[in-house]
Amino acid sequence: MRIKRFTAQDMAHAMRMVRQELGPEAVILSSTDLPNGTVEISAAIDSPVKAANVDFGLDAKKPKGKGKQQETGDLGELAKKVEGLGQTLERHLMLSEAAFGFSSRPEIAPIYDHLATQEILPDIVRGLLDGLASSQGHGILPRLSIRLKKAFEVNGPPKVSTKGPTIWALVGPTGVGKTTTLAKLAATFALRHNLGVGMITVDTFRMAAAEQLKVYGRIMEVQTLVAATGEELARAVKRLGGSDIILVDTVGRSPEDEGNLEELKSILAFVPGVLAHLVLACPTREADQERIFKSFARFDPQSLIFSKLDETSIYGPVLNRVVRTGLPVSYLTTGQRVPDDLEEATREGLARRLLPPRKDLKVFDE
Ligand SMILES: Nc1nc2c(ncn2[C@@H]2O[C@H](COP(=O)(O)OP(=O)(O)OP(=O)(O)O)[C@@H](O)[C@H]2O)c(=O)[nH]1
Ligand SMILES: [Mg+2]
Repeated sequence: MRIKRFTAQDMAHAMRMVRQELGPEAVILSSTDLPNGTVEISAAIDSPVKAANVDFGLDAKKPKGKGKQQETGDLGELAKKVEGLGQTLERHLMLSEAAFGFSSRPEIAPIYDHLATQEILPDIVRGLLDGLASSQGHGILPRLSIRLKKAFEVNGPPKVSTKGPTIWALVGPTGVGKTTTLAKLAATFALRHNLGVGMITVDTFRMAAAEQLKVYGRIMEVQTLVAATGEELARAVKRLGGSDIILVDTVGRSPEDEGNLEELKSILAFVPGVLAHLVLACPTREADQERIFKSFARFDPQSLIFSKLDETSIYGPVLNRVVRTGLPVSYLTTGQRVPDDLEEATREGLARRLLPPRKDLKVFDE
């Protein structure tokens, strides 16, 4: 690892020097404000150690003894650790780069802090804030609100067709609220939008799953069918052919469960034109959401539903997924009550959740 110190008039200049001298792979180890008003940062580049990792790969099965083998093992171990450290530092670097640019400007620093606390990814924060501040800081919040609204994509209730029922299938990991959300949607479409609704569950994996949906169906007077195979699903869709919308509940699967996910995909494939909606729980961590999305992309989801917004005050992952996937959000769920705790996603509603509360930003007298 090569470590070097840089001194410059401000952080932006220092960062530029680091990039020029050590390249884009460099990571920041520390930063200090010096008494003379300049800034000193030390940065490192770890590429020589990466090379060592290639040359001296660890083989855990080899017995550990003294001598050359032990040395190469130690080096490999060290290289692995440093590489891990490098990745962590790289993430910090991304964060600090964004922070340094914005935190040196008092009119925008509290907003940067708020958006970072909301766990919006650093590059998205940068995109939202770049060039936003006027010299006095007036009008920043309304302009941020416009940018947030533009960043979100939404699509609401189903488009009803005269050619046959629209079919939505809710897919997603276990326990995110698919069945509950499906029941909320059925009630909303039937009662508020006056649509003819049918429900089908292909979740025959758990004994209670079909019963859970049937109970909702009885209460809401919505016809509810159970299908264990692709053929049964196609038959059930036919039976509900007079509906405006058919909602299909699916079994929750872990994103790692390739085999069962493929099986579910092949069942849904029996009905052409099924629109998959991916249900993601809002409190799920960013990295996990990314992993879940990658795995459920096989269903070619048309939109995202975020559940359990009542269990968190961090909404950045919603924006992160919309920006990263380009998919719209259709609904949000905010509690366990059927059908009350369902909200149609709107740009305004989503943006409002991410805007800093005005009371925390007394610096702006807008
Ligand atoms: N707090 C909160 N709980 C919810 C919400 N939506 C669903 N739940 C609860 O989450 C739990 C799981 O809900 P289900 O609808 O059974 O979830 P699922 O995705 O169908 O689960 P599997 O079919 O087992 O994969 C239940 O206790 C629900 O009441 C919500 O918006 N907020
Ligand atoms: Mg379920």
